[in-house]
Amino acid sequence: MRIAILADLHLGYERFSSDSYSQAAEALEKAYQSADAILIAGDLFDYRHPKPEVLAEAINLFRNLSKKEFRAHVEGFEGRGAAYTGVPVFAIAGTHERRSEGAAHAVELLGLAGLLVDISQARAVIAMDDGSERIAVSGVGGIADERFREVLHSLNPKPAEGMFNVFMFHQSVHDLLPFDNDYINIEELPQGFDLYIDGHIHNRVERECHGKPFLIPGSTVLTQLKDAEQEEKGFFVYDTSQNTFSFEKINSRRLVFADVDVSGKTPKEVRDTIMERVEKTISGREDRPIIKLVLRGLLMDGFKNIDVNLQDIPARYGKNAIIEIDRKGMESITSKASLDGLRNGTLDNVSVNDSGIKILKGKLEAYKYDMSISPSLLFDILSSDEKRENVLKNAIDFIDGSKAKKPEI
Ligand SMILES: [Mn+2]
Repeated sequence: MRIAILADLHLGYERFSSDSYSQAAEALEKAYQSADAILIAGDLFDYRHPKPEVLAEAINLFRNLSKKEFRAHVEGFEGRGAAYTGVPVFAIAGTHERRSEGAAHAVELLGLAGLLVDISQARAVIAMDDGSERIAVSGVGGIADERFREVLHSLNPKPAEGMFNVFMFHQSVHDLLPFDNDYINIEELPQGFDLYIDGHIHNRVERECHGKPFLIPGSTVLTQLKDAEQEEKGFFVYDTSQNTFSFEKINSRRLVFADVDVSGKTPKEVRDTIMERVEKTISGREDRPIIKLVLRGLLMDGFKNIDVNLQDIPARYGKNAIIEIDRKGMESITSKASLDGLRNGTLDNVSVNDSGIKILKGKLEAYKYDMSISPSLLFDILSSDEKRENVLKNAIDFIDGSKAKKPEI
């Protein structure tokens, strides 16, 4: 069986929402063309509460996909929920869809509508229509990293006997992001599967787990605008009979990451350098790339960071490029000391959400909070979009409720 492996579609991602739709559509169409079944490792949506217009795009995408003639079908399902379609498109919730335990999430809605099969806490079997092969896919939806070991222990996913087994999840892994001991190590993942699939990390990764392939396809849309995202976007196709895989590219908006050294320059020279870089990048092409300019260095003595006016640059080139300017590394004599302090407090490569949880944990520890009452669930509650009074009430109810009874997974 040939299975297409996608992740992190981030439908509705605000900065590039039309890219998120068109690139997901292309990836799903190509996945259908090149595989018998499709697996999506979480973060189909960018938000926990996608707006109706985003849900509409998602429904259109997956309805179109579910009308196609696959050569395989869903044969069995065990776990939370049910399979409401026979179409072999499986997905799990990611960290972006994650909600409190028991509350319906957006991937589940697509599952309930019969547009895909939600295996966030389930194992399902896909069979070829001609009976030639069956494979089992065990899913564990995204959850706060500090709770993942506990959830793995409780769900205890096991391979099915006599067939090819896939384990699909959506977490940070310590081997790739060695910043936090809460992150799971690849070797701690359950044994006995033939293929391990992870989402969450937005660039492509090919590793091994218990001697078997461990694959992260990366996102189908640019989000973090980091250096590693300059590589091409796409998905894996894995052939279970040959145990081989390939990476299929999609057309993704070009990301150009440009370091601009401002050392010893005047504000005018910085401006000129930037405009020159932008013009060189867009000249002769009409693809409207994203250009991320990262300014570093110490300005000419006597000039301050604030003297460098670049506000009009994104609009000036708006027709030909999407420009982002990162000024954090630009220094002047007066601002250098405070900048160093700021920089020491920031963590590269950790998502804003993860950094937020870290900060909250630090504060809670200082107030002698009972750390067995999940700080990350508390963070989820505190970061909800509800009214301030409701948020505080929910948080207090959560803490009081947890004190009475340890939360179930
Ligand atoms: Mn993601």
